[in-house]
Amino acid sequence: MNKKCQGCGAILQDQESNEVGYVRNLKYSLCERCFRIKNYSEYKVIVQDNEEYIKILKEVDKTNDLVLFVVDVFFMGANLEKIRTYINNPMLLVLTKRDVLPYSVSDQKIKDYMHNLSMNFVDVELISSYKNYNFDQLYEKILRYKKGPNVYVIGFTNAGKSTMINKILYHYSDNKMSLTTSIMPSTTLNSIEVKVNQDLTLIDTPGLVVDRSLINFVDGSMLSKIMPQKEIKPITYQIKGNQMIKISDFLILDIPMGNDLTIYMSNNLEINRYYKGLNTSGYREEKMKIKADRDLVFEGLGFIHFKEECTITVYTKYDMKIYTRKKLI
Ligand SMILES: Nc1nc2c(ncn2[C@@H]2O[C@H](COP(=O)(O)OP(=O)(O)O)[C@@H](O)[C@H]2O)c(=O)[nH]1
Ligand SMILES: [Mg+2]
Repeated sequence: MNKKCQGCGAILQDQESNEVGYVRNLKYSLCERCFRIKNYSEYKVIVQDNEEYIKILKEVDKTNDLVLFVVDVFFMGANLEKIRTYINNPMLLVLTKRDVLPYSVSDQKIKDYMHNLSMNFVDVELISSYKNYNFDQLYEKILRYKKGPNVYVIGFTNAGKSTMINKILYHYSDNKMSLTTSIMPSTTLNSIEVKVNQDLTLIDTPGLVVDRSLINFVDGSMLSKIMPQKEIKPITYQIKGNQMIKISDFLILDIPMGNDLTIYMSNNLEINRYYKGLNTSGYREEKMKIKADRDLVFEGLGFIHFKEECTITVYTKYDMKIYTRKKLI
């Protein structure tokens, strides 16, 4: 049988140094790319397409095993429901990166929000792998809802699936294996079986690439600014005159007078308000109508809550998906 890399799941090979799964010697269990990510944080971008992932999901659908649907609570994604078109398995929703949302927001509020999506979850758990938050509850729920020894871990890329599995191993297993994780999307390349114990095997998977997410367009140094590493401090502006808000180099918002808005984005981004017109050449322009008390979501960047109904002009540099939703917080 072909041996898989223990970090990313790629099939190991010693022939083509530029291809996925390359190792100098087949006796190693980590491919060269994983070795470099783990030891030098050197990332080699691999473009994954969703067709391969959908095949994996269809295989999961043939089983009746429990699925952990892992979702980044901050970068939730527009179409979570889409996953249900591929799999009907019993599904436990695991919201990760709780540490990023303001602590003042209650867990119950977030859980209720997700239950209202009517996606038929057996349960919802909110965790943080960084803070070791709620792992006992999560583990207890996995044991309670699993059908057999296999439990699949699915979701979008970068949701924190592999990091979560590493934490489960650390807390509840003697298995010393450690999956490769990184800030870049598509770190995990193939499904990998991770044996927690005799009765439980978690199967990590690469993840769906989020359509039109900012994270698909930027490099590693920008990604580390976009992806919050700790609790977000929301920024509230009262717009008194016609004002513009500029977010790093890729987003400008032109907002009419008399609005209150709160920005939920990484505090490592440069966010500034301007009272005069900014030069918007090189940006794409889009008018957006937002109803009162809703979020405007920028896929892969964050969201802005608007108190009043308004029409704003959004200038962007990338083909990032922008949409409104019921307010999260
Ligand atoms: N703030 C925060 N970041 C996390 C957490 N878990 C994972 N991450 C980060 O999210 C990124 C993607 O994680 P990874 O496990 O590779 O995601 P995967 O593609 O779903 O397997 C990495 O930069 C992780 O360090 C968490 O609990 N909190
Ligand atoms: Mg992964």
